[in-house]
Amino acid sequence: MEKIEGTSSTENPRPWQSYHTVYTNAKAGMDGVDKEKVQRVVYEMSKGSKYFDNEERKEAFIRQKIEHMRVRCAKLTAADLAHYQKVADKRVSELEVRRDLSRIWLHVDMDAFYAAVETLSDPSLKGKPMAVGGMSMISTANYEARKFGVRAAMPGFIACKLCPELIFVPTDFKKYNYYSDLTRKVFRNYDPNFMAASLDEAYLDITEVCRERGITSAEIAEELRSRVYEETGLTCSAGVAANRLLAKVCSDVNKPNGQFVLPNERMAVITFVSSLPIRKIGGIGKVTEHMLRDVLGINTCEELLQKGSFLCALFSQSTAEFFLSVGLGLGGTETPQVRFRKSISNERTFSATEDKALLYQKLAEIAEMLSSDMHKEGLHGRTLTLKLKTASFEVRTRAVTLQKYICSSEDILKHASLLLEAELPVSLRLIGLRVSQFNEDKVGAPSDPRQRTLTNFIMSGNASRKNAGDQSSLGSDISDYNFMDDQETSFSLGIHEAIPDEFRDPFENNCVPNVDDKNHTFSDNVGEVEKTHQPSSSETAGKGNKLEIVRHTPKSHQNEVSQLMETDSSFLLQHEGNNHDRVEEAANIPNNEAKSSSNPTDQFFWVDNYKCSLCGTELPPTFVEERQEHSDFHLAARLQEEESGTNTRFHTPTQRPDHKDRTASASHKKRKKLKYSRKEGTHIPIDTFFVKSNQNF
Ligand code: TTP
Ligand code: MG
Repeated sequence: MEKIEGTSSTENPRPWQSYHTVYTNAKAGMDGVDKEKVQRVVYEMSKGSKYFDNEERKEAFIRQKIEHMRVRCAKLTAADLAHYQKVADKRVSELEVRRDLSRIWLHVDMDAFYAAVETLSDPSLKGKPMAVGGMSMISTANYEARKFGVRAAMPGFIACKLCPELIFVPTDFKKYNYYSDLTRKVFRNYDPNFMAASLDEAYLDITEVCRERGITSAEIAEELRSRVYEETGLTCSAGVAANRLLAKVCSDVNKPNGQFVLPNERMAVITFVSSLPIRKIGGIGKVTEHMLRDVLGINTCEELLQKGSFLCALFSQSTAEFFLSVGLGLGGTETPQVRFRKSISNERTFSATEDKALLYQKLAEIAEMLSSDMHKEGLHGRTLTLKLKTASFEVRTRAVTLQKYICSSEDILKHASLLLEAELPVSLRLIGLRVSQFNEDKVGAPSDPRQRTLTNFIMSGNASRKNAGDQSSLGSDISDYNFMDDQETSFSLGIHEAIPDEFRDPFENNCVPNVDDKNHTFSDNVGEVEKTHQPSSSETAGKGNKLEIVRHTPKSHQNEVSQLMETDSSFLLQHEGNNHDRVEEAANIPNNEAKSSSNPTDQFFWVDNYKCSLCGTELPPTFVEERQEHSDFHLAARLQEEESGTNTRFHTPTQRPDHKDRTASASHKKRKKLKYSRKEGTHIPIDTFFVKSNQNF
């Protein structure tokens, strides 16, 4: 949110005009939207709520940063600037030398993916405004709904207000996975090493296929898109450019069902980026955008080059270098090296239960999924680890190493059941299974982590894409995901590997600052090749289990990041603690050892850097702003809770919008019901956080 300088909502008769949240950010298909109307609705529906208060705190923080930067800027003398101009010129020449125009990258992104899949299953939805998700959160909206300003990550009740005819369809992650697999089969024909960035998008190096077949990149893009359509009945859009950063921007140019090719020529690239708004670049979020715009008047990529001296004067070398490279239209061109996985796992979160039959049923489902994943990769392993999280959030792991290598669901279930049996009776909220110690001989094609799971994506370093990925927030069971330490995979998609964390938006990625944690880093941003060994409580207990967390934060930036975070104590949660520890806990599965979380209220982090530990919403790190909004919801809930004395925490998202949600008239009733529901197993409806301060519930 930003406000017009010097005005307040009481002085300003249209305060929503300066109210910008992720919901008012345009996605593809929203060009003709009445932005002011959207702003007004969002403003009116959130004003007076804890959410709104928090937005104001965030705004205050941004303003403080901007002010600080302005002061530093004003102190720069002409001599300083002359010096920094030389520095900038040198950097630009060095970067220019590294420009690589030899590769052709194609970025493909499915159109309104979840919504399109749902429309395939139910053609009666065709042409009608619809959204996938529920009253709490929308995963995506079709292009008809976008005309009303309805978009991904928006609470459904706001969407209803914008578009009363909106039809809601619950998420069905299995379906999206199925269609995603079909698309990937097509991608493989053009680049066997393609890089899946999320369920609905991928990067393909089409240099070879263009050369071998003697056809243009535009022809390849056309052909690929029609083959995706033939295979799936779904449309997609493509962008072609000399590097991944540009290819991604290009795929949005003619969305939906279109493509855009940027020639591999320096002048074409320079011209293309010159007028490109900096916000179009993955990794430049709201805070960065405002900072650059309000302090230096930078709006376009070209202006990054023009203001190079200021950038070099005010920011660290790597940050300035990143900005300059964006100005030059540079991006990743190499295919990162692949390392092979060491384990494979699957786990599932659900409402706490001690019903034995139910627990065995969950176990059987997980065994089935795990076995199917293992079959796909031709994996056979002989160490089976059972991970449990009890109702009181104690994490236990039990492992067995077998004589023979297994991969069938029957074998997995048989041994897992024995492990589980030894723990009963127990009330559980999570069960996970992991198989490791693979039989190398039986590993068929080397498992390519680039194309496997969402975890691969999460670990792939493409952590700064603003609008990509997968989320399945509503469901009686939260969808499955892999333990974080599944693989030794670590590579970067090269889009943002250069983005310094110092300059990551401080509100991104659930990075709620903690003044108590002086060494806090963005541990959430996994993906850079750096690996750090974090001593865990289990290790200090002498068990020697090695935990490696792949982190994005380059060491050189950590102090700067800490500094940035420490300044923002205004909206921190006392209970937040250190993300490292929690990611570590989620990631680590020490063998034969129970590990407990000492404070059951201390649970807010992204499990596997992917799923909200509080409510189970799946939101990959690429959904930077959506994630920020999400953590804000929890913050607001906490504040609300503290004020009203209610307990909203730790409800898992089991609430699916039922059929009634399909009609706008029923939705209001439903909303009310959700708002006051506190029974275990009900997810926290996001509208709860929009409860006005003066309302008691
Ligand atoms: P996107 O590719 O960003 O969006 P989209 O495919 O729905 O629409 P388009 O590409 O045509 O603009 O995201 C892909 C899927 O990821 C989307 O269908 C649903 C999911 N998603 C979420 O779950 N939450 C989000 O906040 C966003 C942006 C997407
Ligand atoms: Mg898409």
